[in-house]
Parts: sequence; C-alpha cells; structure tokens
Amino acid sequence: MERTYIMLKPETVKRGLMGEIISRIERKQFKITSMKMMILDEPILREHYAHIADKPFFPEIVANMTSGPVVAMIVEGEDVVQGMRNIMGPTKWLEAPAGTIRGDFANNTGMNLIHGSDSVENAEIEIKRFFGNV
Ligand code: IDP
Ligand code: MG
Repeated sequence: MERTYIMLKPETVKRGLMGEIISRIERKQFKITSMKMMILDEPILREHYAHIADKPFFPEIVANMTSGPVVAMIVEGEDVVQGMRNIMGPTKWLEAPAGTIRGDFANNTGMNLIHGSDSVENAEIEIKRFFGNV
C-alpha cells in the first residue's frame, strides 16, 4: 500500500479547520495510520523546504510554519500521493479550484493550509524526517 506524508499547517490549527480537513481525508477513504501535533523549528524547515530555501518568501514561510503547532500524519491508500495532491489542490491558492482544500479555504499561497508529499520517493523521505523509521 502506498503512503504519503501530510502536514496541516499552523493556520489550519488556528482557524479550527483540522476537523474539516481530516474529515475530507477520511471521506476519501484514505487511512490515517499515524498522527501527532508538533512544533517545528527553522533547521527542520530548511531541510523539508530545501527546494524553496533560497526564495525571497522563505523567511515568511519559516515565520508562519513556526508560529504554532502543525499536525503531522502518515496517510495510506492506493495512489495516495497523487490522490492527496488532488484533494489539496494546486500550490497557488488562486489556481486551486473550488472543491479542493486550498480552493475552498486558502486566500494566501504562503498559508495554503496543508502539505502533501509530491512523489512516492519524497513521501518516504518525509515520513522518515518527521516520524523516524516506521
Ligand atoms: P506544495 O506545498 O504545493 O508542494 P511547494 O512548491 O513545495 O508547494 O512549496 C512549498 C510551500 O511554499 C507551498 O506550500 C507554499 O506555502 C510556499 N510557496 C511556494 N511558492 C510560493 C510563492 O510563490 N509565494 C509564497 N509562498 C509560496
Ligand atoms: Mg512541495
């Protein structure tokens, strides 16, 4: 069974949208097999977001992502990596169609509510980063 790394960003917790988003994952019949709240620091974000660490908006991302707890999850299912990307919607909130998590609830690309791995390979790296060897 394929698995992916999902993370609800701090604004999701602050806005009281955890239940809404977890519910969408469950209604899609993907299985949440691990879940924990945690506070991230800059070093782990530099690792996790290495591909955007040199962008001008990165300091804002760090400020946002360390502003409160995130909810880290391992989610399993058939084709779950792409499946979760589909229900999340595209990165840029303005491109995210209604009916997707980002399309329905985000109006800011830096605070687009949810992270989901972009490939099966990265999913395993990210699961190891945040959950260790599980
Ligand atoms: P993803 O979260 O859809 O996989 P990535 O390209 O991996 O998108 O970027 C990581 C995060 O960095 C995004 O979720 C978003 O919060 C932020 N980000 C990406 N591009 C921009 C941008 O152009 N402006 C502001 N924030 C951005
Ligand atoms: Mg990404």
